[in-house]
Amino acid sequence: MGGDRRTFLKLALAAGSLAEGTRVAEAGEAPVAPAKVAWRRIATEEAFATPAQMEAMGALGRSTWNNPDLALWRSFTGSRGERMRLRRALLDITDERLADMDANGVDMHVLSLTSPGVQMFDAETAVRIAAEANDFLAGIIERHPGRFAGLAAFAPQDPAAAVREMERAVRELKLNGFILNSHTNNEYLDNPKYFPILEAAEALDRPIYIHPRCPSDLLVEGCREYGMTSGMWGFYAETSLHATRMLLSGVFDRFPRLKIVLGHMGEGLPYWLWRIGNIYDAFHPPGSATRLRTPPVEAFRRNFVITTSGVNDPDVLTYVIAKLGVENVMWAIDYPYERTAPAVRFMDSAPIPDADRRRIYQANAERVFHIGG
Ligand code: 1WB
Ligand code: MN
Repeated sequence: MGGDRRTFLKLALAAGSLAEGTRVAEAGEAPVAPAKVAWRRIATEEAFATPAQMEAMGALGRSTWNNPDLALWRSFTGSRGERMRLRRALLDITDERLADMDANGVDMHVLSLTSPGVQMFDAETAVRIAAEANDFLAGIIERHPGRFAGLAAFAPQDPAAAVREMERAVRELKLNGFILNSHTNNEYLDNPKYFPILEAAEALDRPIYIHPRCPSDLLVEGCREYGMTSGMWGFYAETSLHATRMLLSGVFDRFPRLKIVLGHMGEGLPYWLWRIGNIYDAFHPPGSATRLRTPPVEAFRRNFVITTSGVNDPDVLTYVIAKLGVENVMWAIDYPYERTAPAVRFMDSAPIPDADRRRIYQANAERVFHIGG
């Protein structure tokens, strides 16, 4: 596949039909012809919604709560074309989604309940909608062998119920991990009230994917203008705040085998890793009483895996592989918020050996999410 592509590029350049430096990847949104390749393309941050979630978010959206996640959701119920497409695509698994996967050579979606999951509901509603979503996921996975895996939703509002649902999701429903959409009522996983959730994830040997949502009240005010509350900036500011709090709080001393997954190439943290380590060492030098057994940089390398969702940038890919090791990077599309074809083209043509391409497309996801074993 890689060879064919290079041959094509050479021929095209020789024939003068492409200016040097032209990127074929910019050709558009047409599906990628699913070439026969030696790996399965497993996409690891792929969103769906349930009717119950839509309905409950709709009810919150009609309240007076001035919240950026609700503003995003209100647009799903609007009549503007792109948002209507999103609403339909989130609720669909077996029609447009499977067709999109087939047309682009995508073997599997690892599905997760779309942001902010159940985290804005009262505890009772959250527990109920999470359990329904997890049952729905298990049914889909069973009816389409090999095409879907799933991350279980849970309700942090009720940590004891969350732990029970996490256990049910892995032991009975055979789901592959957990989805959390960053803060819950402005609280983060470094808060000891959530330690039972971290303990359960570690004991069940399944990762928690910390997916973005709009910034918490601690952060939101600076994001209210210029469209900054979601993917433009707020999503990764919020999610990297969450992860950094965890790294500095010592939760990875307490739960050394806990696995956390971050999307969007690590939400900026790989870029800041050296500086975080440098400043941590200045404040907590080796041998000092306040130094964690596993300082933040070591914990990031040991406990975190990242995905490529929404960042089809080969320079960033090369960087994160150098920084974290290729075994800690997985492929994702971020369907339906992002298009499939450019994500496939990006990973098919990334400047890495095919052995690494196979790890990022398939092997790392199989290991981290216990897929097919
Ligand atoms: C995502 C993107 C999620 C958007 C959303 O939740 C919204 C995502 C409401 O990337 O997972 C968005 O509007 O782009
Ligand atoms: Mn996403």
